[in-house]
Amino acid sequence: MNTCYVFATQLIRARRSLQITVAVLLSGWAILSTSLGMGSTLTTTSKIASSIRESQLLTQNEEPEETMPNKPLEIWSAIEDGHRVTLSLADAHTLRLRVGAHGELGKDVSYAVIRKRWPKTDYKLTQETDHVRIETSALEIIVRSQPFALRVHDRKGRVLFQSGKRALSFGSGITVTHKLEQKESIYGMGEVGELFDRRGGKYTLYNTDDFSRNVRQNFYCQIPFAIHLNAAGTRAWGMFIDNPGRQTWDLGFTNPDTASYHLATGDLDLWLWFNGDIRETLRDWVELTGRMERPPLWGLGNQQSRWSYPTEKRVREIAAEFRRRRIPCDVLYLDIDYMNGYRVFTWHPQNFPNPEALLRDLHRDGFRVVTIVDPGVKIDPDYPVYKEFAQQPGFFCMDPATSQPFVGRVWPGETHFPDFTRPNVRERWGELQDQTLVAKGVDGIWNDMNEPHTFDAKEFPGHVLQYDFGRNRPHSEIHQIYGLTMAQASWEGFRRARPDDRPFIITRSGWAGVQRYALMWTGDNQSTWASMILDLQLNLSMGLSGIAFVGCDIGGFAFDCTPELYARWIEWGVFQPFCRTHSAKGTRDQEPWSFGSEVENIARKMIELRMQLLPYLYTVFVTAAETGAPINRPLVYEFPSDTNCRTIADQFLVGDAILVAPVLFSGADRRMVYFPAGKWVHWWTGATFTGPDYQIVEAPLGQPAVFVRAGSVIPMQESQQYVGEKQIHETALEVFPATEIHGLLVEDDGVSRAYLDGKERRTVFEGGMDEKHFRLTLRPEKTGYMPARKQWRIRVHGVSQKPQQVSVDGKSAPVLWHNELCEVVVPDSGKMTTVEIQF
Ligand code: MIG
Repeated sequence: MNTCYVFATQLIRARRSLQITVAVLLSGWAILSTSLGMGSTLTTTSKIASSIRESQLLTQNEEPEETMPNKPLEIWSAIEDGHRVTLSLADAHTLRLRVGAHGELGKDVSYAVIRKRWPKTDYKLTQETDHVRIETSALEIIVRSQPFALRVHDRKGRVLFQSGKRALSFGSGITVTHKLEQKESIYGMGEVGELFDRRGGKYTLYNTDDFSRNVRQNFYCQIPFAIHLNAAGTRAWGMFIDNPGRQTWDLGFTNPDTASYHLATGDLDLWLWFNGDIRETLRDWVELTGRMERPPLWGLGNQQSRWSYPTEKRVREIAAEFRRRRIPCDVLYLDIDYMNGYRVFTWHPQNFPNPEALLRDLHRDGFRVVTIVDPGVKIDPDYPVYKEFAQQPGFFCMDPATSQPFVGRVWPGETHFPDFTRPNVRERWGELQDQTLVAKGVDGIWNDMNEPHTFDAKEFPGHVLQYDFGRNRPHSEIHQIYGLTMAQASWEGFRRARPDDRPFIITRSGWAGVQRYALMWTGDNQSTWASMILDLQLNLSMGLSGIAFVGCDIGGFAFDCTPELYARWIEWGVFQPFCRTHSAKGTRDQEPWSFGSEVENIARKMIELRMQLLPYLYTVFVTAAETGAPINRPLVYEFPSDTNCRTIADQFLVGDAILVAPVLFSGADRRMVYFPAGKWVHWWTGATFTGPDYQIVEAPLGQPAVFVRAGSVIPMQESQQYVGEKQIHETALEVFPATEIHGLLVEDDGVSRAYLDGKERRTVFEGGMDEKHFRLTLRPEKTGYMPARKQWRIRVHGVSQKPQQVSVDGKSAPVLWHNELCEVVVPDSGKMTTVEIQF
């Protein structure tokens, strides 16, 4: 069947008029934007013309279609070696450069960019003799054509970006280059192994499932987004090349002061934004591609997986063992063997005969269950999912050589691959997910193999065709978005099935914007020390790529873990956003109790600590959802001006207050820790360290090097076997004093989306301490949600003098003082409260 025919039938089949409207609009918009491009001559553009365009854009703005956001204002256009080049202004500090691979620009669509509102941006465009000058309130942009060159200054004349004399070259694909400043660092790019500071490396961005776990290989989620940080660490800018084909990034590898980006296929669609520091750059990035949502609170709990718990009986045993041993656990995973012959959306009739009953019982014991779903649909005429999909033209990715759906071998044998770029495939996938899994009680979906991977070749064949907004393009040109669109299908399905709940989707492959739909884990790591080091760096790099909710398989996936490695891994693993132990078929058991009682005790203690830290951790998640800030923060994010921090990827902060420095080598019982400026309090001993400084810190098994930044308030609560086990009546505020003290606690119901309507409680902590006086104010900022808390327990650490007088809102109050700790209990009145201690 020819592909145009597939597209046409698709439109006819689409009974929902929305889809047709959108298709018409798409082509309308393409015409509109082309004519705008042609019309933009190099003469001074008047504000009147620009406001007319604005109003045309506003009409587009009203279209609700998610994949078709309004696009920013085009301000300049030219032809370069026969290729259309346009420059748009998204706002006063954000540019978009588009270059047509084949003459004119292709359709203006994106899988990544979902930002819809672009403020009206005033600008002045002046034609000079050999260039055009564009001024906004934030930038001065100099554009030259033939050859095309671009330079960006701030309003003080400092150069922010310069392309060099010839920015574009064409050959097989498009290459764009620019100059690198001296000592400029580069971060982000998703799941790319060393170098953590990407500068000096050459990288191919093309998602792959490569079991070898070479530190320099391609992993499952590579994102053409980067943060450039200047030498002083004071200024940063962001860039994104919105092209889901194969890209090669040379970041000062071939030529130390030049970066070049080669696109094998498709148009260049380069976003550049210059808006402050590393935080603002990342915030703008999630503004462009979408924020993660608040996950369900249980998603922060401890999770246990294995490939596979093969029978219902084994799953029940594992669940019982967690409860019997009093090791907190919130989530159990069912890997591929729960299915019937690996057919997606089925259950194994003998091994999982009654999933509803199993899930009901597990829920009663406080467990949530996440099932794996792979993309490959088994070719089997007796299998309803296959039959249905095969009957729908275009539901599977098409092999143009045979005009039949492409066949690839995966776990079920020969399979076809759904084309998730089609909205109706995503919709049907979501319905099946609901009917066979979610409606039976499954709480979350785990998307695997979605690079996509087949057993036949290292790469999914590039010539296979996908719908791709009606463009019917070869897979290789949109390879990067297979995992993203599968996660989207899962998320959309979940949202429709349970509109009031928060979806819990985990995906192995992804791309720019995947944070809107899913959390990510680092895939098939290994039970080796080297893999653990790599995983930590991957987590941190993902955090600097807009994907805050990440984690690696604790203990490692492939090979047999050792007791020491498991202990060292869980010691920092519990500080990851995603805290799950998982291991491969054929490896030894890898539950927290599988390595003897010493390791079991360490695991329990660390998991309990995570459960105690839940109020703090959740607040850090909320901040990530709102601002794109990583949850596990590399030191450079918090201390960008400290040059020592620029390449540190073997220690990290959780939020801004907790510093974790894992032991990453066998036999070590201490390690060197870098302390950035400030005072740092050792979690277990209370010893203080003053930065900036490198120090050797003792870290015997079971006592990992964890520190709190002085001046922080860490909200904590008692441990539970699972989130929601108990009504929590008391929140402890662990205060590590300094001249200034700050902290935040965000609470909501942890399951619904009511927080979007203000149903949350936000408490700000502020205070300070000097030799004579301690003060802490608890100030509720939002009070739309009432937690079960009755009282706060304020615990001030490091108090060596006896408290003389304690008052709460001016009235004298009792105090406990022991081991340099001052404890004051304060009822939670829901109103502002101030605690003062005189020494
Ligand atoms: O080819 O489902 O990364 O977590 O246990 C291996 C079996 C397929 C790879 C995933 C891993 C999972 C495994 N899967």
